[in-house]
Amino acid sequence: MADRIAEIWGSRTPYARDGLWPVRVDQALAGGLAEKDVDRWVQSACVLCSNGCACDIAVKDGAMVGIRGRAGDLVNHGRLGPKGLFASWQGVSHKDRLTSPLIRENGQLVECSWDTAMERIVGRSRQLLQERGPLSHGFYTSGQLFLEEYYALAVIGKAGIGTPHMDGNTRLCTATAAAALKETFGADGQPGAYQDIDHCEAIFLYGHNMAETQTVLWSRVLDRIAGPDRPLVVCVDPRDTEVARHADVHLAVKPGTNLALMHALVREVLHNGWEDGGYLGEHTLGLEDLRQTVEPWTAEAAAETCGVAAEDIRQAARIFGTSDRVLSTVLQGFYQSSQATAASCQVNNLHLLRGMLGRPGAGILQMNGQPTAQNNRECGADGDLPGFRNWENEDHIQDLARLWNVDPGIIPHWAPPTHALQIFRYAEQGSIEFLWVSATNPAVSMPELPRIRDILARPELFLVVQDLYLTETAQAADVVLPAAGWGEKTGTFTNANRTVHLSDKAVEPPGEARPDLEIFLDYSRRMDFRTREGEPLLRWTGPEEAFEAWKECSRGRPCDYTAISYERLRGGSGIPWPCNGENPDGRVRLYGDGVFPTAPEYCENYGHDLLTGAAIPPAEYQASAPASRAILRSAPYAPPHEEPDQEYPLQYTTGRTAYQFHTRTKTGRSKPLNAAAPKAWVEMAPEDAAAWGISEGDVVRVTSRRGKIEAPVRISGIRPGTVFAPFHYGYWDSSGEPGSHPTAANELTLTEWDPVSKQPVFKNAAVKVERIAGAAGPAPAPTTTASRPAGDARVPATAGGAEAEASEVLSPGPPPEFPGAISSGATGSDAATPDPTGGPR
Ligand SMILES: Nc1nc2c(c(=O)[nH]1)N[C@H]1C(S)=C(S)[C@@H](COP(=O)(O)OP(=O)(O)OC[C@H]3O[C@@H](n4cnc5c(=O)[nH]c(N)nc54)[C@H](O)[C@@H]3O)O[C@H]1N2
Ligand SMILES: Nc1nc2c(c(=O)[nH]1)N[C@H]1C(S)=C(S)[C@@H](COP(=O)(O)OP(=O)(O)OC[C@H]3O[C@@H](n4cnc5c(=O)[nH]c(N)nc54)[C@H](O)[C@@H]3O)O[C@H]1N2
Ligand code: SF4
Ligand SMILES: [Mo]
Repeated sequence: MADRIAEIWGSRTPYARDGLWPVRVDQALAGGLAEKDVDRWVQSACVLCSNGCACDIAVKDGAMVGIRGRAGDLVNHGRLGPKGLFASWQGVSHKDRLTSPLIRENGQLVECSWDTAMERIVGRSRQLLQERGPLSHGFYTSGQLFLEEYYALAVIGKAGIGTPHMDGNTRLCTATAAAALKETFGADGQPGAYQDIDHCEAIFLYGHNMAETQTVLWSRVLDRIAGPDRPLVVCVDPRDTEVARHADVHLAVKPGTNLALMHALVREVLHNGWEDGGYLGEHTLGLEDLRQTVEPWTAEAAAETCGVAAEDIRQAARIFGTSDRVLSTVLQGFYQSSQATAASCQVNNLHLLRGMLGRPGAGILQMNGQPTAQNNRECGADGDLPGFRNWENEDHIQDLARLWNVDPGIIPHWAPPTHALQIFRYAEQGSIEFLWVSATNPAVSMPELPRIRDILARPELFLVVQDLYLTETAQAADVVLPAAGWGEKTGTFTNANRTVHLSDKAVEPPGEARPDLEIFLDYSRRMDFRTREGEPLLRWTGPEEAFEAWKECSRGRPCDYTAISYERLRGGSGIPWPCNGENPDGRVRLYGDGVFPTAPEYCENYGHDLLTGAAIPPAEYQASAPASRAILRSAPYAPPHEEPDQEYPLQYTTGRTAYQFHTRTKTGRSKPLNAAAPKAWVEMAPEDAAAWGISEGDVVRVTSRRGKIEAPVRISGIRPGTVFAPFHYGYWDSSGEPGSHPTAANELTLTEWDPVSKQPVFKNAAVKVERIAGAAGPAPAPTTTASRPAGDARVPATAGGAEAEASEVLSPGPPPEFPGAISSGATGSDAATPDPTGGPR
């Protein structure tokens, strides 16, 4: 049995550059069960991060009892990480699940029938639409529902109600990924692919702790590192993460200074003549502006601002500038930090400068975090228009109006969609009086929690919460709707490299819980939303019909799904979009031809000034004649808004640990995972701990201008001057009132967002630290991850326990050919089949 709690990445299966990543099938079954006890295996994919590992769910006596990775899938080649192995099925099969709708009566939430709950919602909704109009309604959804569910919600919001106030927690998560892709390439859509790990000579991880947050993808990197021709690794992160420990260059930047570093890297490439002039001339716009913006940022200047060594910056630039195949991945250390879109666009720019795009090993992954964030961005339940359509383009509005058979006037397009923090602002001010929250827990995950709690508690706000559990947010609701979870409903979703998987229903949901799609369709029916012809607006009876409708919506757009079907997704591997007549088996990489979706009539937006967020007027965009070229956008560096001062002398940043997922509604209910990271902690550098008279395990109070938290200190390898807190620890399993023993990292964060993507800044604020009690032992932080004690050798964490047992089976032969391998039309190495020869073009 493998201890996959201590051994996060499992055993190594080394492979060489341009080789195929070997298959290793990971499996976990409930304690005491053997494979022969399993009644059936049901195809799915894991929903505990954006990696989207394909799996089969083990079912026995109508219950989920385990999981196994799918050997033949192009994403994971059989592997699963600790969350996939344990939290997936344990996280939804818990006695705490909501089993009945609840409504608030005399201040208390009481059980009621679905009819009663839905009539209460519909009654309020109709009344407000009549009295106040559509702007009284707000919807705040997720990155964790299925494609079909987002599309239903998007149609309800845009063609039923007509409100621009709809967003997802994707705003907190990958709004910057989408923004950076739109600014540079004209539309959302990942240029690179996971297969680029197999071919790259160097991999750059920008603010991405892949080792803990996409453990299976990191296993692929570790297997390359363990093989011949290992790739060089460059890590940009203020903490001593597992990624940093494997890095050839670790740039431990001061939080909030990413853009200064990126300017220096770009400048080094230009000054050393490492750019590809031919590619730039033919395929890009904006080189002169970029050159001017970065010119002041010598390696020395950036070293001073970012607090790193100039020689390390030069070394990183040299690796980028002299390698032929670099893969870059970007995540929250960039997206949730200052000047997020500008810094992330500089990563795109580096690749354009070198013409390193769309060929094996040369790729960009503007990463996603949540498993289905991509689908929300495609389907438009985040406020964007479905199919990456442009709200400023009247033809795109007409398209949708035709598709849905509604008056174009109802589709909100008179202003940009309302972003999440603005939706909460309107609820605070009272103009939004009806807020429907699905599959997200803002009472723990939003910035500046004291304020968010006040908004959710406003008596004037009618709050609907749709979840698996009675979360901190649900506790404030007027109506709680019990949803069916993963394994209890059918639908599709798309991971960070555009690969679509089907997740089939394996078991019945508990009690009266219902699939989210059914709930949205029921609302639409009861509200009697109609088309121009008077037909019901949504007539789908199940997920497959919703998927078929979505395919029509995606036709001809960059995220074209028209050649994918439930049928094709069953049995084999996931399929990457675009998948259509031209790419019948899907396409692994985009933009190998240097043709970008920037044409004014096709693009998803006209771009922004990255410093101020001001939108570029349509006429100005047209006049710039992008002609399907990519756009090199940048902005001058500006320091973070809240910097340490005398009163709040330390810099505060937040993030994740491998063992917990977000607000822990699933991982906190999986015994082996929760035991590995049971309670909150904060991390400090040895120098700072000494200066403040703090020892390992001492309890401190960390205070910002917004609030405070209290937790034991782990003295870790973090950058001096910086304090880190994991954001997982809310209040559902703690005694006392929320905030009475505050542990949620967001008690301290500030209400501020990137001007372009509107993604909140979770990664820098100013705080002070005081010791309030002595240690009762070491801090309850994992020792296998970034939170391990400073300078310590690796110590295995808590063992898994007998709750469930994990195993690994290595496949002796080469990885199987994936189904759908027969490529017709798709070009060479871009076809969605692992290429056994694999070499660069
Ligand atoms: N185990 C686990 N895995 C997850 C999740 C989870 O909750 N738990 N969530 C999933 C989701 S939704 C997401 S979005 C992803 C997030 O995945 P990541 O982005 O990898 O995770 P984070 O820990 O939020 O942040 C990454 C790193 O940013 C660094 N950082 C902080 N400030 C700065 C800065 O100013 N500059 C730079 N360069 N780096 C900085 C932090 O030290 C941290 O190591 O993970 C996904 N996977
Ligand atoms: N300080 C700080 N704050 C952060 C971050 C950070 O790095 N630092 N990261 C941000 C990021 S990237 C993210 S993604 C957010 C995540 O923040 P949240 O979205 O609030 O986190 P989750 O705990 O994943 O909440 C998802 C909810 O959906 C429920 N759920 C799961 N599956 C289903 C389903 O099928 N149907 C329904 N109806 N409900 C379901 C779960 O029980 C859970 O309550 O947090 C953000 N907040
Ligand atoms: S890497 Fe992500 S998708 Fe894969 S098993 Fe782990 S949590 Fe699930
Ligand atoms: Mo996220």
